[in-house]
Amino acid sequence: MRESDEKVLCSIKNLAIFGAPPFFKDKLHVGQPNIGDRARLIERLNDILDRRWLTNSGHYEGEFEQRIRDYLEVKHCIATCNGTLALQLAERALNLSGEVLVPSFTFIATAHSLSFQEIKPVFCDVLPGTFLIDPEDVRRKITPRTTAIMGVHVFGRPCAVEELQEIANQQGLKLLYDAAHALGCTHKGKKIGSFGNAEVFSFHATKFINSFEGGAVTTNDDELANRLRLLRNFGFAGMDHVIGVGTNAKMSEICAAMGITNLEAMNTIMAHNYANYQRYKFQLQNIPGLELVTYEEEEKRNYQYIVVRVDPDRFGLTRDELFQLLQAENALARRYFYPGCHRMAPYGAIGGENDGRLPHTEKISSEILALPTGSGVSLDKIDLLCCLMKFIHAQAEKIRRLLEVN
Ligand code: T4K
Repeated sequence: MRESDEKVLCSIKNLAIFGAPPFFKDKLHVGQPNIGDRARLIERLNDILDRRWLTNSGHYEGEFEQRIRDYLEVKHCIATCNGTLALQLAERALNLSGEVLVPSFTFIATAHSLSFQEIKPVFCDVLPGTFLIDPEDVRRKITPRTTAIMGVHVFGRPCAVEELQEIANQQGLKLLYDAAHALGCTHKGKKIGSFGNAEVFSFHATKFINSFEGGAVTTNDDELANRLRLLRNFGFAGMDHVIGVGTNAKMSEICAAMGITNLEAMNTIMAHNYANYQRYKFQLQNIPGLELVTYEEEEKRNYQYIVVRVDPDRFGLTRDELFQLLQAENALARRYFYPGCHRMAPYGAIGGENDGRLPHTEKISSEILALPTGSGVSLDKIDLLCCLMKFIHAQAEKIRRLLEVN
């Protein structure tokens, strides 16, 4: 630690929340984009400009899809302009209607993708140990209007895919997965990407692999893949030949080129994420009340999200108090996915009638914090952040009193 850092950590008056300058001069992000080989990207951009082919089933879109197919060992990949549109296309191609069972503990896009198409998301609780949709709650919430289950592989940990498939088979339901967090992750050694009827990825800037903005649907179902391709491109089955409703959800060439460049850097990004995870794991051992959410070492994980559970009794402050303190210090931790979709408009509100309905979701979303990581966050920044959190823990009592006065 630098002398200046030590000085900051000698008095709580030096904390930014009480008016001092932030501990970190440059902001530390949860989702700062990973950027592969710039020279290769620029070469590809020049090639795109030379070809004068910018979108609409271009060379790079095709290559991106091929690489995803090969990597995931899945028959079809339909690349899109973002993950939300990919979800919408998949829901439409699967003819979903009525009600779809989804976890509330997810990014709002999962629920909105359904509502946007007049399908009602019915929120299920999650299992407290994994934060993933609870198959028992799924069973309880099936009604005659239910057409599908949509599991979300939150933070890259796979849902209970066998159990969900069994429910879907028994009840004649479609099974879709929001795999926005799960590229590069496995379940029993098999890569996420070919479970259920289809899986949906996001390649948003903040994701493990980004294409600036982007998404994809992957499936082994030939007919579904055809419908997805039609839906992605206005329903065109050939030149001047429209055979149904469609939208514009195509991936542009510049996005595909970025995606390919980042796919080439995947191992390096994964190694960086893993090193960050290990460093947090080591440092957090010394901070009572901050429990790292661990990933199973026997499976492949992308380690994109580093998440801790804050136990207020042991840490001395609540998750929200720690969150505010860190934000002020430019350590931009995030409360993913607080307060749960069921307590966000239009589905509900905090303090509204849905409060208490999904106890595990509400407890988890009030306790967890995603910490800054990614290739923009170095190991020494993690050491500093952990020193800061250790100091906050040691001074928790005094900090709380001062927060009450301020
Ligand atoms: N399903 C799930 C489970 C998802 O998590 C998501 C997206 C989707 C579906 C939908 O996929 P997309 O349609 O987005 O492809 C961010 C992302 O925008 C969103 O893609 C992601 N999930 C979600 C978990 O995180 P916000 O509202 O938290 O973004 P924002 O702007 O606050 O950025 C997060 C952090 O990253 C900040 O600290 C700023 C930093 N950042 C962000 C961008 C865009 C950068 O440093 N550079 C950047 O370029 O949603």
